[in-house]
Amino acid sequence: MKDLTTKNHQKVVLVGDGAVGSSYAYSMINQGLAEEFVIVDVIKDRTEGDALDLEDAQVFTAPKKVYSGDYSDCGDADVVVITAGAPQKPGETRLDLVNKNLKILSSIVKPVVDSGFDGIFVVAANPVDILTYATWKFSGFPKEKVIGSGTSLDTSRLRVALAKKFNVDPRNVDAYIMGEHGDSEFAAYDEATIGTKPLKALAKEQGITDDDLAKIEDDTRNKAYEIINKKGATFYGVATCLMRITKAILRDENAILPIGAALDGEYGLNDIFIGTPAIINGSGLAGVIEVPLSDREKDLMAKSAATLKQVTKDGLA
Ligand code: 6V0
Repeated sequence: MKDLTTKNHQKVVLVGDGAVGSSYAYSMINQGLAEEFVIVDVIKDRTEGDALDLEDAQVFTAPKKVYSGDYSDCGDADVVVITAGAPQKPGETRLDLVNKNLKILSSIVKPVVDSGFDGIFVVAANPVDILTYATWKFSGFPKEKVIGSGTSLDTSRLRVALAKKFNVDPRNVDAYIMGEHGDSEFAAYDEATIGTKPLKALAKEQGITDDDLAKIEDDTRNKAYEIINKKGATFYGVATCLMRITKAILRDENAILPIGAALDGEYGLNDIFIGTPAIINGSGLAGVIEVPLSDREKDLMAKSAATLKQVTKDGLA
């Protein structure tokens, strides 16, 4: 295992230089993270153009080596982030998309592993929980070294919406969206707090009803559709979540973040990657924080997991 705490040269490879990937690259450069940042995509002109464009930011950020590369560059990388994937086409089923993106994913993971890569995979391409699981299977890596973006974006959306409703800073909202990154996800309100106070008690004091909270949960679930309707895709939010996960790895933070984690008996689940709070450090997944869910939420988690397992089974069959 690499000791990231003493390493003074960190390297990240991004695979998939589309809307999400290029926004992630921009976020990483702005945060001054990683001394070496490599961009890989099937469209070489795009990666070369982006590398040239991003290097101009070096005058105002920490100097970085940013370049267009290929899979051989992964050999000594600390993190490989996968945002490559085909978008869903009209008339295409979810399973069609799964099959298409699994093919793309296997064409990426194999050469990354063949390069000698021994770092952490971070996966964001959709359907992210299934592609994270497949990255683990295709790579043969220990499950701690494969992290999905899971419900990180959904949790950000929930916190932003709750912050507006309760009129507080979103960074002080400790609430999580859990389960699948998708329609079966849910807000774990029963354990959520704002400034250490149970969210539900605070809601009562402020006249915020269960219906109001249910609407926030629903709007969170549907926010992607709203953004896609207005501008065609969502990318800044997820790109920033990916930057945050990468930072927790590179800085060996032991940060508790909502991610897509491999479960090992937590919530009564195994052999699955699903959205939950977890501890992230230089070794990847350092532990899952098993939220003490209420019975209603346990049920929602089990249903969400069952949905994911079915699609994983059909997709990887
Ligand atoms: P995009 O803008 O179409 O970019 C995809 C990129 O992948 C393109 O540049 C392609 O050239 C590239 N690509 C395709 N095949 C390969 C391959 N075999 N090897 C290398 N590169 C390849 O899509 P966008 O950036 O908007 O989305 C990327 C993925 O992120 C999609 O699967 C989205 O569904 C997913 N998102 C995940 C989110 C999350 O919360 N996890 C949120 C938003 C989008």
